[in-house]
Amino acid sequence: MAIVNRGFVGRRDRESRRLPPGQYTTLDFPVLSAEPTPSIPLEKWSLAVQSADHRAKTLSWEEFRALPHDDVTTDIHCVTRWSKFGTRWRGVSFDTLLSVLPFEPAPYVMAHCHGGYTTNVPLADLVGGRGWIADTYDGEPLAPEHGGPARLLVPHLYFWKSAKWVRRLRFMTQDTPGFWEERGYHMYGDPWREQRYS
Ligand SMILES: Nc1nc2c(c(=O)[nH]1)N[C@H]1C(S)=C(S)[C@@H](COP(=O)(O)O)O[C@H]1N2
Ligand SMILES: [Mo]
Repeated sequence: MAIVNRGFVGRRDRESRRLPPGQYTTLDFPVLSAEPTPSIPLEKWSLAVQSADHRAKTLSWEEFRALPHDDVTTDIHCVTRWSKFGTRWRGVSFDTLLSVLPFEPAPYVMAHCHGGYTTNVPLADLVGGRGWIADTYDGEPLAPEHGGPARLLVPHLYFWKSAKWVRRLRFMTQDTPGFWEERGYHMYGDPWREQRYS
């Protein structure tokens, strides 16, 4: 029987296991926006969370900033095939957000953005420390072109699910396609299963 030394794992091998199929790594931070970057003054910013039965909780920027924040270091994967390793964010987790809602959530969430972009994510993928509303990148306020003042961060799904300039989160009882999902992108978007298109 051949003796195979599995103790040594080279850098390329480690990286390829960290890289979902069909992706390449970049050190840049590309900007991908379907719409022009909106300019949102913080005093006008708010985040509305809507229940499936049309109740709403709205947070001002100050209220949002006062919620406990987490530090998150994670890899991100865009469906156009770039991945970026070790990105550093800070934001409010969905677990924290749900804890301040005066109503029950529903199984699906539609994120609505300034400029009209939307995307759908199952609630199960946002809770349990897997989804955030991020307002900080690399120790600095999130830049406008990357979704500032605040964006979704759902790094285990393709990055189109991480909606920039989020303004409203709407709970839904049924999964409904958002902007790219209506145009043929996958409803779920798992990069490890290459769920790029439906
Ligand atoms: N509002 C909004 N959010 C968006 C997009 C967009 O066009 N509009 N593009 C998505 C896509 S396809 C990707 S890859 C990421 C890109 O984020 P970045 O520009 O910060 O790299 O944002 C996602 N969120
Ligand atoms: Mo993307």
